[in-house]
Amino acid sequence: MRRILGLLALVGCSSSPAAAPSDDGAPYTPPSQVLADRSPTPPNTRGVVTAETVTGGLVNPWAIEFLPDGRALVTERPGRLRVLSPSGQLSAPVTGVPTVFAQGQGGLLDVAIDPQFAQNQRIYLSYAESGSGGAGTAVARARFTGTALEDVQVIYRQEPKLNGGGHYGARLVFDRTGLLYVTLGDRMNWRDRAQDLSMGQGKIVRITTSGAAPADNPFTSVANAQAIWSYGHRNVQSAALHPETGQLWTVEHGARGGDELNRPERGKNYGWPIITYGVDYSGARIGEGTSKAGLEQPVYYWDPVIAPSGMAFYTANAIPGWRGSILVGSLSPGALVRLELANGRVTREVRYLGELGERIRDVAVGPDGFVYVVTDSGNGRVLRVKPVMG
Ligand SMILES: [Ca+2]
Repeated sequence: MRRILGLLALVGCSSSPAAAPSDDGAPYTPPSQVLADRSPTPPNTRGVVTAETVTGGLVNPWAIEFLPDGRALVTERPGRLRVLSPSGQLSAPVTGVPTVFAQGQGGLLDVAIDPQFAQNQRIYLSYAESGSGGAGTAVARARFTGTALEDVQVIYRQEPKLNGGGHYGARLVFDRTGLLYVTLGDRMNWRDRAQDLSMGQGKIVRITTSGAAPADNPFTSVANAQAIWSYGHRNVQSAALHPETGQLWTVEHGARGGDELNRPERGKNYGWPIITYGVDYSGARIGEGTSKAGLEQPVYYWDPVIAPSGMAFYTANAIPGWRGSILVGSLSPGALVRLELANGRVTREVRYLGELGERIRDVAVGPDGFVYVVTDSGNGRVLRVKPVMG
């Protein structure tokens, strides 16, 4: 009986509140909130693009980022950083990479290139770092000589460190003013901390290149929260800046049925784990439902999930029809997901490369306008995605 009541409560929660008369007899209109659109789960599309191997032999590559001279930096989760030449030659591991905690989902994760790289040769690495209490996400900056990292400094640490091997977040994105967004996962076993501003889990932070909190961050008067930009996130592993608006867009891993596309705004609460479209892997309900006053809705959600990874806006010309789209890697079922946008909403989703059966971990647009993805496996590759010439 308890089970039946629980099911009824779930059904009641997911339907819209019925209109009820108010005291003066006028129809009651509940406060309106535009709910998220759900992915239609389109099938894999073949014959539009092909993927050619640029290089293989990478162990769990996590990120690819292009340097201004056309070379690319590629991270491997066990703790290596490599340089990929335009002709596809992979360098020996760059020396000087910080020691990483390469267990579970941890290790060397994202890489970002300073907007002033031509002048300062600086790069930024995010990684799982072990220490007192367990592990957490950290960000280091360094000067890249071409073969080595020098002047390595840790500029940010997710605090406190916690046990468990999952949900580091760790995507790095520069905004137009040179501030750095860092996504911080909820560390999997610690979901309630996403709502606690004094804890570093389940947040997006916005910092200067030396790790300080800029004065216009939303919580500068709250202890331990000065760096926070937005909160209530589960595990944001996709992030990119909109090329026209300069706004941050992200995709986060939800629980079962709860992956979300968000546009995180200053100081706002994105709901995890109070509201979510997902349920626990056991089928158990999480939190209070799918919407609540004061908590932000995603723009769009996936049920079933795509297990999102890296992300890029497509602004080049080499693939006609893709301009303005968001590209997101899917680890499972494994795809390059393309989202068309209009007026801040998703108007169409198309999926490619499903026929490869690969986990796609990061997406970048190369200087040639083609799309580069890395595949997550013990024999990971960099693939160049080109349109099929008809
Ligand atoms: Ca959310």
